Amino acid sequence: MEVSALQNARYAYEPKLPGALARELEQIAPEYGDPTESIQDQEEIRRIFQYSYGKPLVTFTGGNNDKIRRKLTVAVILSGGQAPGGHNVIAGLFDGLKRGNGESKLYGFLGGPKGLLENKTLEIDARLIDQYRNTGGFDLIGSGRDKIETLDQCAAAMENAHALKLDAVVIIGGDDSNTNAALLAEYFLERGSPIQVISCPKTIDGDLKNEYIEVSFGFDTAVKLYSELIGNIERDANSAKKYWHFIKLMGRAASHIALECALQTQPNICLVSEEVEAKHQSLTEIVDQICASVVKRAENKEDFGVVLIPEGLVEFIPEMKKLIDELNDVMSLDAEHFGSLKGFDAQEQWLKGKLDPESWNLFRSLPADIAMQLLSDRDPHGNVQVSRIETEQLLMRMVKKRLGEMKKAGTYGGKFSSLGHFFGYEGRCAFPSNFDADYCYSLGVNAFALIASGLTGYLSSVRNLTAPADQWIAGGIPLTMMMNMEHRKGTRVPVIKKALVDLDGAPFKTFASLRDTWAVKTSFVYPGPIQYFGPPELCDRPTKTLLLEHPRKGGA
Ligand code: FBP
Repeated sequence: MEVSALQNARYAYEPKLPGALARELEQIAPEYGDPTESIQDQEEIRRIFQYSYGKPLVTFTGGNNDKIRRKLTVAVILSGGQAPGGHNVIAGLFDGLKRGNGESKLYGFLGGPKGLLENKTLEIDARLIDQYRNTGGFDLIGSGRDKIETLDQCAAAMENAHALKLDAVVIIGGDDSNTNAALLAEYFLERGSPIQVISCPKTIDGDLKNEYIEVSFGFDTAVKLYSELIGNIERDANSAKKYWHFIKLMGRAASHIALECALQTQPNICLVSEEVEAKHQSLTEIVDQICASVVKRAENKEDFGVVLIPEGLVEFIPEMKKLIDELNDVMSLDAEHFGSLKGFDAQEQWLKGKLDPESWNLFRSLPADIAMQLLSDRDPHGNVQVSRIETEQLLMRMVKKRLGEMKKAGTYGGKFSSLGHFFGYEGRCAFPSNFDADYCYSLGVNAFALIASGLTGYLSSVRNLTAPADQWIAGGIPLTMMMNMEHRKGTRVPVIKKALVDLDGAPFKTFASLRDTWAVKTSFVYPGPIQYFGPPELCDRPTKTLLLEHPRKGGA
């Protein structure tokens, strides 16, 4: 296999480990805290997770772990969207297992959770894993968005796991996959199966975070990569002085990615979906907000700028959300018929009379291509796929129209020319930053230590991440501890709560205190590319979000 010079150099990178995991294996011993409760709905969650509820928090400290040299057979699953560092979780798990016992085995289930349901595996050996160390992507074993949640699926999973004589399954995924891991752990315990389930927090979106998870892996690399691109565009805008760039950024529902990129690059505007929802802002108000910046900058002869737009924005604008919810309902009620309609005109005709008049008028007022995108295929949960809606195009056109009206009214005298971009897939498979390479490898070694200590239903947790890696705290968080009950597809179910941007949190407040200046005065910052080799202040710098949420002890 031909590899790039950087890939070759990254093979040799040795990820840093928390002090507690870098010691002699026998000394990686679990220390148990008090029994835990779920964050909400304790009675219901306790009833659903009778066998796994209430376990204690675990921290690895010095001590004596006489179980750690057991021979183990483990299988790993990558679940959901790609995130930089996934291969390092597997590498850490592999190295932990082999250090523990040379005869231990690691399998990968192929293509995500489906691999467990269909028993499609690949044995991971030293030669294979060495080709994937410190590299991006999930291509070692692939990923998928299938779920393991029904009793039949859990039964198939148990049968296949027993056939492979597994001691444990490690599920690397986001909030939903971690919820599925909790259900699977409970299912195994209830049926007396000794197979352990451990999970790891993954998603570039950064929305799997709470008191116990400081950040999900992949966020660090993705935001640094997007910020490099945004900074380059800002510099181009500031050089050519003729374009407004509208940049949509991935992140599904939460705006963490857009907010972090804004903190790193100081664009003129960054929309935050959670704020739009909280303030009940309409599409027109958002357009007016952007126009206000364009007009002011034009008065200073600066007919250029940068606008950041979170991917999920449309679902947070109340009137658009209402429209999308109505579309989801009517389309799913008669999915077969809707699927048989040929062309947009026929679809539009069919919708007439089925939507509330307000939603119908909004639908009709949208540019045809955007309206068509709202009718495109739903994801497996019946939701619109926000990455396919060109919100940046919608806003560009609406801003242009509004500025045209203002020009006629004599309230705007500038020139407006705009370009749209979407940064998403570019960031999901980048070479993991040193932070993600270290964090992910640690999560993998830590997952091994949790398995070797006989634990199940735990999330591999590495905390204190703004301190140097040797001071990171490693341990396990009971999955049930992070759960509450929510309505999903019409039923009340236990889930790990998704973390949206907290409007009272330090990252948003910092942004809010600066944005009025950025809207008018060119304040761009150019972060440049991720640095993999060089001084720690360049290579190991955490995100601004992490630093603001978990300030370093002693400042800076
Ligand atoms: P995960 O939450 O599974 O990590 O995926 C997140 C994400 O990258 C979102 O940012 C984006 O909206 C979505 O996946 C795109 O999904 P797909 O890969 O199926 O196009």
